[in-house]
Amino acid sequence: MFGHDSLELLSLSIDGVTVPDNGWLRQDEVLRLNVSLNDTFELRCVTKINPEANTALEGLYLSDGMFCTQCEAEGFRRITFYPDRPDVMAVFTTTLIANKNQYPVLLSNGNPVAQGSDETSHWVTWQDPFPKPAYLFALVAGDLSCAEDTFTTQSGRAVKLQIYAEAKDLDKLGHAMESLKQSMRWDERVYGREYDLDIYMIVAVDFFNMGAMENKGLNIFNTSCVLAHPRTTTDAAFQRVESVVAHEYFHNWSGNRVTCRDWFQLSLKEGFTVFRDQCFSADMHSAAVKRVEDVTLLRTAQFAEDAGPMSHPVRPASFIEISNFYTLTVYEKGAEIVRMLHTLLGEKVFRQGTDLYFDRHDGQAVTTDDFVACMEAVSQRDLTQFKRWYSQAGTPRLDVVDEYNAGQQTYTLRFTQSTPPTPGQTDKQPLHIPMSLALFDSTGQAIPLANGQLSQLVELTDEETIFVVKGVLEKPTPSLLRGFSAPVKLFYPYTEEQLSFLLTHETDGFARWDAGQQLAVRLLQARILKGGEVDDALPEAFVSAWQVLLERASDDPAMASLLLTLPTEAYLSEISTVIDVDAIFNARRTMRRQLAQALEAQWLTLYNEMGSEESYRPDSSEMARRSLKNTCLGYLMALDSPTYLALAEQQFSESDNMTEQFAALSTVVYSVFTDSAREMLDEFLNQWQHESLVMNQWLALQAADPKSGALSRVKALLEHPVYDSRNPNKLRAVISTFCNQNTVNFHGLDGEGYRFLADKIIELDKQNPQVASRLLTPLTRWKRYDSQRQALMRAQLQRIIESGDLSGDVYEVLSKSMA
Ligand code: HT7
Ligand code: ZN
Repeated sequence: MFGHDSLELLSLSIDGVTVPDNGWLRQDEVLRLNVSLNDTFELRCVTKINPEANTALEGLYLSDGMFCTQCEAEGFRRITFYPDRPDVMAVFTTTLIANKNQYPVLLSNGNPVAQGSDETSHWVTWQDPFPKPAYLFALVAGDLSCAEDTFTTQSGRAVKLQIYAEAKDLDKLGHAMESLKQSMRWDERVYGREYDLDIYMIVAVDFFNMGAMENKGLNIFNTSCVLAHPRTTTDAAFQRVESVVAHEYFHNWSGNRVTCRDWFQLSLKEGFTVFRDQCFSADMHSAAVKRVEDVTLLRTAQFAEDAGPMSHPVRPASFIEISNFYTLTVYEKGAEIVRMLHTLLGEKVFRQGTDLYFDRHDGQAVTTDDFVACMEAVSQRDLTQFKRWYSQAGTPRLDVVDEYNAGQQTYTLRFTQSTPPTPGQTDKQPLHIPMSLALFDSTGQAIPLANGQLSQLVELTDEETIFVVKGVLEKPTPSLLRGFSAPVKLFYPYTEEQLSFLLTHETDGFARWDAGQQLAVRLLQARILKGGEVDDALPEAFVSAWQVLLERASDDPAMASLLLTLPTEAYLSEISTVIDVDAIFNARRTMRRQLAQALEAQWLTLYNEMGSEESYRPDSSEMARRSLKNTCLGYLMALDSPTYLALAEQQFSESDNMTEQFAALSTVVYSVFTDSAREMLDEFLNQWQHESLVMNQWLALQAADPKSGALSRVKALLEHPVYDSRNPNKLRAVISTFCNQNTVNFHGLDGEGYRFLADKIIELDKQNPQVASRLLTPLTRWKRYDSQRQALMRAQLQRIIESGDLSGDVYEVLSKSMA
């Protein structure tokens, strides 16, 4: 049985007989019994733990005076001795006993089956009829208020829905409740999955290492992923609440009813559930916008992870600390694998596959191979090669060249795939890549292909694939990897004219957006090579393409806002051979200013056109309008003009919602108007100092401010009364934001940014190893920078190694990044 060394064993008995002291042995995390045992027996153990001292936030701990648990992945062993593995499934009955004034609410998994009280204390027994692994166990004890609703399932059962939070936050639970009901309806409609207990509870806690946790019937959420109110919450945060609520709800089937055999299979539940929540959000809002957002995350952060020292397959082959493997690779690339299966099999057959999977494996702990076997069974396809996506790390590269033969009217595409070596994996095999493509003629019409359709899915399985289209009357413009049909890096020598053409004529939202991005990337990369701050005029064709985008923006404001946003610093860094942080920052800033200057009148017209509605609504069309309005304000503020400062100040003080207020504040904070920025930041602090989540935004905004002197401002923030070094949300708001987003300051050549992070890691590792290990990421990417920065970063990594007794979490990341 596993038991963390923080456990104190008070007594141990088997079938009512006390086990003597020489009948058991504790070795590291394991409790071994040295007594002879029958095939079945009852083991009782009494352990003592100290939740107040639990700063790691794993197991049972205190969050703002409320007891709560986090057992995934290996937290249950910090509560009691147990065979704490996901394939050991049991029915749990839990009795909570507590002082009734201090802890009036006592919750656990399943249904409440008995309760009682005396003068000072009370107790509740919960029974969960579904066998589950210990990582899905949860309990909560605290003084909480609750929003309540009912959902009637498709078979007519009434399910009680409860969302618990501190009383002061009761007015912020409506959006999560609506999102929960939408998710329940969606899972019935799209996957035929119905909820199975009589009650579904969510509890909001402020101290939480990640976003949320899908414990059976009792989800525990970071407050940042559940609380939402127009006055205090931005549209982006509203959408995050909706998608995290959906994600955790969908786990009830993909993760809880069918769980993982071992932690190597983590993506079985996470990749599949991310795919499900992505499709849900796409259905709730704009599918094209959602795809762009998901691909952006993948192509920047996951591709960077895949190219770094922690690169690992979606199904890792080994690990020291499983908490380090809750990664973008397991989650986001894992979701792309499921999406590719969906693409290859088609919606109907894919659904047959998931039906078979849930049916065949209900109540079992299984593997990614079992998942794919269900897809093979329903499609009659051999997916052996496809499964390499699970076992092979690294981002595949796809090189494409084409040739048009006018005499024979044939158009030939030659695809060559390769995957770079990654740590521990030098030889890579060809993957099964679904390539969705279309060909456009010079009038902008898609050419019918051999399948009679305007687009085709070509399956690339060999190192080289040749695809020939006959009867093509003129050299077409190819649109490749439409919808980002596979998680690969595509290289095709597009001309700028072809990219502009696709930006105008493509009907696939993702491909159209990507053409616009690649066009901007070309110009930015040329400027980055010259050091970034280049005054050359922007090419006329580029400016007029943006002018057209601006003129048509109100047709689809959400997509327009994305089309009118330059590639991020993170993306430009990811595609750089050597990351030049200053050149990237300056190139982007200069180009933004030039676009603002060249199209000033249009930005202002569109800003006014996107003016506000009577009162705030958090629906898709209103979110899109606000997004575009704020994009326009950002460009106008790039002009450093007092006229637009006044506009931002007006938006800041007059808006009735956080999206507009915070966007206005951000543009001023990042502008040259430092006095106004200080005044607005103070006013904002005064207005919202009692709203912890708003204060996280206030902290993060300042931590990301690229102006010089950022490190001392960041250090001052760490001393501010709204900061709390024990709370992961605050740590992320200040330290993670500074190190990941404020690139020019974090990577300053004095090396002080690196020293700062190393100091914080050394300090934090003793308190919360999971969070410490995640914060370490930017230092581990040292190989991507110039030699001077490499030396500075390595020196700090070495300093952390030499600082002494490190957790397994931090040690694993450090040792892999120094190898
Ligand atoms: N399945 C949940 C994972 C999680 C977690 C893992 C390690 C440490 C803390 C954690 N909190 C939640 C979240 C999810 O993917 O739904
Ligand atoms: Zn999940």
